[in-house]
Amino acid sequence: MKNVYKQYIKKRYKPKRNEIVCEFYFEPRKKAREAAGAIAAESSTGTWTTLSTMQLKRMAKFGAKVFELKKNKVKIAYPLDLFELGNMPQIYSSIAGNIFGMKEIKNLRLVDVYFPAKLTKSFKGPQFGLQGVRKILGVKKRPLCGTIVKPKLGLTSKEHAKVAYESWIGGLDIVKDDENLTSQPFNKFKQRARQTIKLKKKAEKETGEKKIYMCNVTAETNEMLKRAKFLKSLGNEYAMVDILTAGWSGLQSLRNELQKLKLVIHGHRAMHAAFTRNPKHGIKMSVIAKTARLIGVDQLHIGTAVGKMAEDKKAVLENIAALKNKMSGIKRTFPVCSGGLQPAHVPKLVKYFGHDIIIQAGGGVHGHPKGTKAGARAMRQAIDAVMKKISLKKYIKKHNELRLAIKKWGYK
Ligand code: CAP
Ligand code: MG
Repeated sequence: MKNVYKQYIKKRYKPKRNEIVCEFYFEPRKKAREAAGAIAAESSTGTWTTLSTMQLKRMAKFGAKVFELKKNKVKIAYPLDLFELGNMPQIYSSIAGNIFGMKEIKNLRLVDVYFPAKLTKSFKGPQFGLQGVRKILGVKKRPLCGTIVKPKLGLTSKEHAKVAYESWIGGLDIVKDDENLTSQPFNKFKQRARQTIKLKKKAEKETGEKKIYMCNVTAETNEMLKRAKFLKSLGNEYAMVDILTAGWSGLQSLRNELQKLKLVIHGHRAMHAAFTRNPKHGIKMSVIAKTARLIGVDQLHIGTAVGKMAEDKKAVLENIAALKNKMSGIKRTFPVCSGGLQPAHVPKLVKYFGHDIIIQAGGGVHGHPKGTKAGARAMRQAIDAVMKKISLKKYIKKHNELRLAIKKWGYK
């Protein structure tokens, strides 16, 4: 083994409570010990050769330590001083940076990270969290239900606002922009926000229910902050952001601003599957979920197991655990199930993941044979049926919108 890496292998080392601990799945190109040592070196203080600037012993002393190495699993402890508290970009540049590209490694996947209390306290966490969102909506128990205005792109601001209004009148709690709708020539941000929030207030008056609009502020960071301020000036309660394309730095800036503005953050995870999907290489979605919660998203997409995206039930449960497990006083983030859903999915979603989920359907609302309002009604009817413990087969007898949705898309 290259002796530069050997120094980072400390099999009898016991991680200190205030160290970051990472677990990786890895496939060495040649020798496992060399590869594991290379991961620890490259993600902390080392490089491929000895240096004239520092003794190897000292580099390894405060470098990362491989303390567990079993077949394809390696666990590494990192002294906290290697990281800047409150700086997520730097943390990822260490534990999820160069190492994925090293020749010593055939495959590498970051599967879990333990953040010590001293580090978690340097981040804000969710401002409202799961309970805070329920309080804003005044919905204590049932899953929240929402839609994404479809088509993703192409509607004018006026048409967009109308689709949103129909969704709220039909009974949905939440309407969100799609992940790639920001401020295009056919649907400018300010115009859309003004018109949609105006109709949101109209829908609240007509239904007597609190309604939520998650307007997508994703843009260059300063522009995101301006858009968030604009939403606040219109009396909106939320801002939506694509957390990965905006990046950890943008998300942190937005979280800081929304602390002042008291706006709820809805996190979309567009692009995640570029590196979360491969079971052998990249970063597990549950690690992204834990990170997004630490920075402070109040709601986050985490998959459905039953819809159009690839995650299975086990993966979704791990993502939900990352959002809800105890994490030194950090509030829980609301799990969002979305992607290829329609009313007939609701029973299985609740059976698998419980009531503390937000169920969102785009095509499954706006593709309803009788249009958006009926599609919204059908989603709400499916949730009501599950809360009353009545089968959908029975419920459709007296709920026509749900019957027509199931006639078109079938039971699941
Ligand atoms: C769903 C959606 C969401 C996906 C994202 C879409 O629309 O708006 O972005 O749910 O996936 O654009 O596909 P449909 P995930 O309801 O029409 O499928 O939630 O897995 O991050
Ligand atoms: Mg979408």
